[in-house]
Amino acid sequence: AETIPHWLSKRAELSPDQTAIELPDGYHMTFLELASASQTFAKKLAENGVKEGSHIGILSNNSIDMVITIHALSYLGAVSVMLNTRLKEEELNYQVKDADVSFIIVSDEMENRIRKMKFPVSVLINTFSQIEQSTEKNTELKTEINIDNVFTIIYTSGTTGFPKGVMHTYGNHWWSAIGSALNLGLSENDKWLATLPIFHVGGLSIFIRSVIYGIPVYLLEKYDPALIHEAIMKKDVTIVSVVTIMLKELVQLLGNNHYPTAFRCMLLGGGPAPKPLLNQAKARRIPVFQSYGMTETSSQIVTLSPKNALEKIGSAGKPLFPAQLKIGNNKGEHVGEIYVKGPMVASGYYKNETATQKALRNGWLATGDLGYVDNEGFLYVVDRRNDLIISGGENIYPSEIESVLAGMEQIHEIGVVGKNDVKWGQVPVAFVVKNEEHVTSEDIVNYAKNALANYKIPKELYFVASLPKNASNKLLRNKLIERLEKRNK
Ligand code: S0N
Ligand code: AMP
Ligand code: MG
Ligand code: MG
Ligand code: MG
Repeated sequence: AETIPHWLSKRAELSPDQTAIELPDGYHMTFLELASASQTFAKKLAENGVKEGSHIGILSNNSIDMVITIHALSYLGAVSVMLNTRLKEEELNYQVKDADVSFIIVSDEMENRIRKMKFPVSVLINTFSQIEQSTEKNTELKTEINIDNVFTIIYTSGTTGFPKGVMHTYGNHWWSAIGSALNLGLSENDKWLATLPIFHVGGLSIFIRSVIYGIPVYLLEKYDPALIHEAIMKKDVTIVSVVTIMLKELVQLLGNNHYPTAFRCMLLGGGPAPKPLLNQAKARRIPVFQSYGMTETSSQIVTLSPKNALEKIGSAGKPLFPAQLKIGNNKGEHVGEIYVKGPMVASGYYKNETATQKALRNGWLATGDLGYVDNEGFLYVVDRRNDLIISGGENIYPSEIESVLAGMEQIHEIGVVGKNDVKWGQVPVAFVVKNEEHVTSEDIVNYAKNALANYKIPKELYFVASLPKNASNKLLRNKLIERLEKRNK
């Protein structure tokens, strides 16, 4: 197996005084400080029983502590299982059990919420500050990284069944960072703003690029468009990663102004972007780089380049240098399933060989998304994977909402579809066939709130007499979408 020097130690040797992380209040931390804080924290984690190969859940809003924890776990050869802070008890429990998590590290703000939840008794829960108070175990830390080892596990949902844990190796993250740099370029003045949640790969990947490139991350602990605007205008940020809702809010804040010319890239990913918004951004000369990627590809795998970002509006670009793309089984200007391949494509789903084999054939990942490639090689994504709803960059599968709500005694049947929404892009709405008379929308919403992250709760509920089905009793979601469109005419 191939090894490279531990990337954070290497970076601390090469650029000890370079800023690694900067906060809006002016706080700076250098790479030497980040490496040494991560090593110290690793020894404290070891004192708490974390070992090579341990699977450790991390449940936190963006913070320096969270970044230190991720690096600390890599010094021990433990795996970070990134948990979405918006999930509820049942959703978290599923991931914790499925990923064989032995220990959950939570931010201090999350502690009260988490302590109220029941996890398997064997799972330990500790906050950053509790671990900080431990003594340091005299343990040997990794000086090298084996690029085939798993670094992170991030869950992603599928059309049917339970979420699956995507395993990213160090090599996957390495090649993702290299592929991005070979396309976007790297300037010694680069400073990448992180506001995307670190528990998704879009946020996490910024911190890995930072270490590999030796550039600072400007870290926002909470999404706040005014702070992003200010950081671009006044704090020398050169690159920001955003989802569509963030771009929309930033365009509004910019008004008729322009960003400084040093601001060179607004990396847009995580879902589709409406063309009018892209045109508004272009009119303000915002350097939007649309990209296509997913948890399974360790972030972007197809991205526009500086040369054609403003010419190819609506395209997600070309595959990054180490990556390949094909549509269906042969190239051409017709719509088919998008397949991607490359060393940033995750090796598989944790303990789910069936799903892994279904998604990956000869290294080609069947994305389930539909698109076409134009005659110059640019990808256009025309439709997302079956039934997937993307709300503010969070994925929602109708089947998950349906199976949870079908558990309500008063509900006979339920069908969920996405409805276009000015703010979130799409939101879930539900058609309900009830058993008894006395159930209200409010009852259903309250039931849903116990089991589902708030962004998955249907924003509208329609009580109907029956659901459209085909001969084999399968729900016809397209017919529900038609009904919805008729209602909103
Ligand atoms: C959009 C965000 C920031 C909104 O969150 P905010 O404003 O912090 O909300 P809160 O204050 O917590 O809550 C206020 C109310 O809003 C509800 N709410 C919050 N989020 C959503 C949502 N997404 N949909 C619907 N409702 C939402 C709350 O529930 C609350 O209401 P109540 O009180 O009723 O509960 C936040 O949602 C966010 O951070 N979204 C982005 C998530 C993300 O990172 N998605 C990308 C995932 N994909 C990838 O990582 C792969 C692609 C990728 O790597 C990439 C992506 C983008 C850019 C670059 C890359 C790359 O390739 O590098
Ligand atoms: P996730 O794994 O949560 O990042 O979700 C990835 C999914 O987001 C992809 O499979 C697509 O369905 C969707 N997506 C990502 N990028 C784009 C894009 N440029 N255009 C349309 N949909 C996208
Ligand atoms: Mg997903
Ligand atoms: Mg907010
Ligand atoms: Mg998503």
